[in-house]
Amino acid sequence: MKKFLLHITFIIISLISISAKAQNKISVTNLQCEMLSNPEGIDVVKPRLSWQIKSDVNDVKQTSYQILVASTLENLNANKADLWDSGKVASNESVNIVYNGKRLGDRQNAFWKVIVFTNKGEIKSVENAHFSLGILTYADWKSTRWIGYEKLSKDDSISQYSKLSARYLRKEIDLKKQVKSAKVYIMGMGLYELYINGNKIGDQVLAPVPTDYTKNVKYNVFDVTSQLKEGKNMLGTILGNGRFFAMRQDYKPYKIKSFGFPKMALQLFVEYTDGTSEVIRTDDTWKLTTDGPILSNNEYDGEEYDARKEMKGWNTTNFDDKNWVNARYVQEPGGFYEAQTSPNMKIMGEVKPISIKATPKGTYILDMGQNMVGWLQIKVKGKAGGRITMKFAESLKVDGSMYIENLRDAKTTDVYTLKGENQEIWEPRFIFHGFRFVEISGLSGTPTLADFTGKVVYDDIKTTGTFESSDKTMNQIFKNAYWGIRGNYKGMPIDCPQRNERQPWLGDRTTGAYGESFLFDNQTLYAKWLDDIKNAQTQDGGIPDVAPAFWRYYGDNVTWPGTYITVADMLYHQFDDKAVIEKHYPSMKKWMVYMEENYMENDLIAKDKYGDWCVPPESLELIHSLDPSRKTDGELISSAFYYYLLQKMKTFAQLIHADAKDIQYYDSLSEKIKTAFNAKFFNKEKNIYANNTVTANVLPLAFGLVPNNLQQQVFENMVREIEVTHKGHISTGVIGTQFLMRTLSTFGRTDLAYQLASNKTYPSWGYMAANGATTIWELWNGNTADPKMNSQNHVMLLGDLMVWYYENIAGIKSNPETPGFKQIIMKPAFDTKLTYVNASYESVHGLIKSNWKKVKKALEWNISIPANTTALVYLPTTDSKNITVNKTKLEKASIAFKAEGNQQVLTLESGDYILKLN
Ligand code: RAM
Repeated sequence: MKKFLLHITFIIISLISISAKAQNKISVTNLQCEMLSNPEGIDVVKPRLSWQIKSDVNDVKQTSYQILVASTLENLNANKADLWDSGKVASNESVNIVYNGKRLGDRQNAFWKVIVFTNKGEIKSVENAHFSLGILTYADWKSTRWIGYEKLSKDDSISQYSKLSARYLRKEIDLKKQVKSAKVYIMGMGLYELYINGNKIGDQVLAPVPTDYTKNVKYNVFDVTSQLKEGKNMLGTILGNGRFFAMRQDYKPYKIKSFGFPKMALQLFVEYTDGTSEVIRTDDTWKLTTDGPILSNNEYDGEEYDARKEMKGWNTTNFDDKNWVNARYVQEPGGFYEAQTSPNMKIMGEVKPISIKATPKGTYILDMGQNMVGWLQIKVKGKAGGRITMKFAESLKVDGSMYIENLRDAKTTDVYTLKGENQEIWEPRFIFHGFRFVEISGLSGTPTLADFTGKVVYDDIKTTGTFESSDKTMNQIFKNAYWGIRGNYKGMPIDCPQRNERQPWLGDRTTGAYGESFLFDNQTLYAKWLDDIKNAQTQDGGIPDVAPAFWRYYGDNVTWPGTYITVADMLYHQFDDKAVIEKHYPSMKKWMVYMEENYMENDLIAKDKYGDWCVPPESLELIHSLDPSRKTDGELISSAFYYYLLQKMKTFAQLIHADAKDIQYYDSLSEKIKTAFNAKFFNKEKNIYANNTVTANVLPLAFGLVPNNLQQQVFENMVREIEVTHKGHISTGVIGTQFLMRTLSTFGRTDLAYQLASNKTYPSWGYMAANGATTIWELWNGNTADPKMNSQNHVMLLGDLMVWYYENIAGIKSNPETPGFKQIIMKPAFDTKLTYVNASYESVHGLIKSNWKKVKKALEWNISIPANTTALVYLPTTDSKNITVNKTKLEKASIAFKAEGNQQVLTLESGDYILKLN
């Protein structure tokens, strides 16, 4: 279920509330179909429907629901559910209810609403939600032809720095009658912009989302009824390279996948008011030029634009295209055509620069004050032909010049050639940069800050989490994480946005995706990514480290490919998305079996490629440590990780009622691995694993590999490593950090985890912030390390930090038994130096809030629990008499509670509460 849909068909449900008190409001809201960013076209024939119940009274539970789906709005309004009437279903489920009505056809429209029955009465949604299906079969694209132009123009090149001018296409259409409705379905590879009569269609940028175009090609759908008129209309598109005409083509051809020249296919379905219809398709009557103002657009190197070459009115009927050629028929990309159900990118915000300084070279350096991802809009004037060059970088060197060494050979340079008008405003279209600083040359006159605006570009998804505490360092880290995560969402999660890489590396998100899901509604993004991973799987079962496999890294590693399984697990746990498990289970199992058959020896897997990637090294200049005592045995990592994945596979198998043999297989393999693992790596004398790195111990502890009676000893030894050997600092890399914070909390040392989270000295997240980071670095020593691999905007070292912020500090966690926060576990650790935390999370059921503060010796805790959910709330006291709820003594309030260890556990129904503990 998804929320972005609501931006388009947001349903504000007026409320009909039948409840005890007249002023009480209960409403059904957020009606959503499937996981849509665009309700105009999905190719799921059994979409899932979700809704939320909002209420300002406590204790609201859904007892049953009735869904009505109709083929027209009129029918729905008359309660004629001609597609599906679910009948009254006794159920408290409100998320991902699978449509079970008449078979939905190609481009079918559906309108729906829901009647919800609660313990407080019946509630109806009185406004209606809408969705429509896409083009369901390949055959329905009929004679739609792919068109393009597969030649280099005179300034183009295929080289290490490939250059290709954008393709402009136009087609005049004559609509003979009055238009009743019209929808356009477009596949524009790599990136497209679509115009009708001079107006851009949609507010997306850098669309569509990237895929391996030989496997699947995404189409976008737009309702363009209001853009078309009777008579002559002009369709126009611009095609950019994106990942299609891939960069660095002749550079590492064995490694970098390329797909050819940009191309497009489009269908426009028009229905007239007289009941007739017409379809307009791409063919070779479309006109094309490569001689427009976008001279080059290359994601790594930047965009070059010559404003003197602008073709005024090219996308309107008033234009002479005699110099244009006819578009050529070209080969289709090869992949299946699919509706895009994950969001496109959009300009999600703006950043105003904080300073501009002249340099001795005569250039200017602009400081955005924030390492951001997107581009720069400029307002300039000057003589026609004057060239303004913008070079982008993340930081400055000590001498004040641009630090560009870490970009490797990415040129990250935009060039704008002036046309000589009074004021010219420009921003690029088909590229993005990761930057805080811009060096600008070629300006005439003295620039002011008002001439520049940073455009923040990432996937159009909602921010779902807030977090603020009494610890400034933790707050700054949260802010850095927020900027880092969103900047690296590019229709897929990429590792970094600035250097010549920007790849969707799996291992960077293994646990990260879970933490991110508290901050951003990343469900459809990650569901799409699982498809990318599935599509990248080899026939025999192998999964690469990068997917889509733009870089072809098929290394048969365990840790990076294992993300396929952990991300599916995250989607189920956080969003109650069981469908992803059902869909991907066979390929996940295939990979597990493949790894076992090919790489398991003596019940362990020795193959490991990256180790505990990026541990803090022994010298501040190094990228990777050379010191064996800091590194963790690859066989230990692979085998432990494989064991961990087996546990997840077992849960999946149970969930989807897979063959019982599967469960036996996972169980017996787990047993064997556990025995072999402990035999090989466990040191019984010392109660430590292998060479006693924190990672070597934290993995077996987190995964349940340690013999039960020895867990505490192993844990204490690990704590000694952190406190004594590493003086209360982090010593883990990408692997260990994914489990460290939660494991410390599980074993009762949240205070130590808090120390790691609030440290400002090296190595720590706070050290990054204290040294100027406004995002998260790739390396703990990012300010001093070799620039060869040193991005300043990478999220992988966050590990499980964000999960820990929410689950262990704020106390917002989904009960694993009831995915999607149907029951919330609110169990913050209060025994740290933190004096207050204010956090919120917009779950699929609604907004959860946890605001706690220590007042002298007392604790005050305000919480909100969404309607139709419950919470288990833990208070640290052995005596229930110390607790009041909404000013009433707990024992007098009608609230179920029980003692558990030295805590009281309250079961709270939905609503708002003020808890006090004296
Ligand atoms: C580098 C990047 C990436 C990481 C791989 C293994 O290219 O840092 O994030 O996953 O290495």
